[in-house]
Amino acid sequence: MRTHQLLRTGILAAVLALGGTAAALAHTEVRSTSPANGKPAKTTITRTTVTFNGQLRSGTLRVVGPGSRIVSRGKGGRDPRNVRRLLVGLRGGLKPGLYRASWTIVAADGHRQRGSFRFRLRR
Ligand SMILES: [Cu+2]
Repeated sequence: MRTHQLLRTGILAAVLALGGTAAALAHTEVRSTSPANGKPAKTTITRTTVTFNGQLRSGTLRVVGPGSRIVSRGKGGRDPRNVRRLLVGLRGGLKPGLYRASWTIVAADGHRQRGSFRFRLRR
């Protein structure tokens, strides 16, 4: 009886572990960003985007520059022309330096995810 229960518990745990792995693998992933992660771009850019490998329900995108100044306009959101892309406009007069873009999404599977990337702006 006891062995039986242990066996059942073991099988249940194994099934849950496999299920968890499959769900993790199915998570939406970043395909590309603009500017590209870690690559320099010009201070004249007017927007930042993050493109995923799956559809988004919603999301936010925020960009912070030198001096911790928020340079994105508003909260950002899904690109009206691409359901896999987050988009946010940037303020004018960007300074050269290091920027961090932080995103949150609710993916098509309902999972909430977040991440960030950095890029450098040059004159
Ligand atoms: Cu997921």
